[in-house]
Amino acid sequence: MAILPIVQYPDPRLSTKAEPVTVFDDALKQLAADMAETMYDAPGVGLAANQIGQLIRLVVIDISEEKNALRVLVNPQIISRSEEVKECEEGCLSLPGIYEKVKRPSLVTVRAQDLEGREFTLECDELLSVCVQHEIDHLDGKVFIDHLSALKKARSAAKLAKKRKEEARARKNKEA
Ligand code: K1U
Ligand code: ZN
Repeated sequence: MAILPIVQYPDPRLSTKAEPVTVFDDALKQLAADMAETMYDAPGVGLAANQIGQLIRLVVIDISEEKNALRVLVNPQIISRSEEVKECEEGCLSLPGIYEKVKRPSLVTVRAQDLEGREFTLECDELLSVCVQHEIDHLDGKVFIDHLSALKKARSAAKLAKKRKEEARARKNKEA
């Protein structure tokens, strides 16, 4: 298993739509295992393949406290969404330190395949619903700040750039 580098915003791979998975082989299982290890190490509750630079429709999620309830979703699709919308604070491992409230349907039903290609359906509420919608957005080349107004998005991107500059300066000072 391996911890993979997480692609950082605004890398173009985060704004590229991922391709469906068609081959369910050992390489796919290994990639899912590496993504899970990367997500647990970060730590995060989800990770999409775009975030490790692979443009395929593969997502890992574990919202459990104990980190023992890994879900692997291959080719996930939202097949129904509630009319009710909820606003929740979101973060993203590709935009570390940026947290913004995003409005999304409260409940979604997702159809996906497992690592053997078998189809299953998942009813999602609360954090699982937010996380699964956030990860499917990644597969469609969208990050959570794309849901904000142009002004709020520009402010978040500027905040991230400033934070990175300060971190780089601190690293440089430490080395000197
Ligand atoms: O896609 C990602 O970047 C992962 C992201 C998923 C997510 C979290 C919260 C709301 C929407 C989507 C994260 O995991 S960010 C880190 C985080 O929120 C977290 C980390 C440890 C424990 C609990 C949450
Ligand atoms: Zn994210």
